[in-house]
Amino acid sequence: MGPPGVGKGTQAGAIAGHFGIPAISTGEIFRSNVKAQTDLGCKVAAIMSNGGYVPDEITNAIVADRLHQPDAADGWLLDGYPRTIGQVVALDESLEKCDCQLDAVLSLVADPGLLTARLLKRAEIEGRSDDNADTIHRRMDVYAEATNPLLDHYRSRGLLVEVDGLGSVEEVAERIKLALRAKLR
Ligand code: B4P
Repeated sequence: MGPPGVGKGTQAGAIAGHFGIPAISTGEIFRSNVKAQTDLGCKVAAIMSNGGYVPDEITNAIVADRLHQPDAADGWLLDGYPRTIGQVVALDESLEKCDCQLDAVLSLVADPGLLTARLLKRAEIEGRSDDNADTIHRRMDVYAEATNPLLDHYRSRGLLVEVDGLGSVEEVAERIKLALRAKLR
């Protein structure tokens, strides 16, 4: 978890590789559907370009289905999910059904103001439709309102692991490795 541009996607692959589990990025699933112009992609394109969240009923169904794929049988890392209280509830229901539990909820922490520059740089490189100044501002607001409160929820369940998301990609990766090692010991 963490604000837009904090490095969730950047770090997810390496963490998942370390544990030999799939990294499941809801943002990536939506982006690939937009690119392929599927029905799902057509439904979510405008929402994403405006910096909003895709509705819970769509997102929850996709994640529940993805968690049942064979490659997720021994564990998974969710990147960018849950982002709303409705998604927290849906994830708990999925976990209960398969008699599994979360090992940790990793939160990458950074001042949102400092992340805007990162996202504007990504806009130059990747040309993402949601990386312009107005949309970034809206994404930060949506995160603060809908997702940031979830951190307290996971903290109270003893699952939250907070890691400073500023520094080089390698420095952040090393911090994550140490923090998860301590948590999962
Ligand atoms: P996401 O795909 O999750 O995108 P994000 O929040 O922008 O980025 P992330 O934190 O992964 O940043 P990244 O590693 O790429 O979501 C996109 C959209 O999808 C959402 O706005 C929403 O519309 C929709 N969506 C996704 N999940 C949803 C859900 N559960 N419910 C509803 N809607 C959902 O890093 C950003 C940039 O910084 C990159 O260019 C990277 O190279 C750079 N970078 C990373 N780490 C760095 C470092 N340490 N130093 C310098 N640069 C760094």
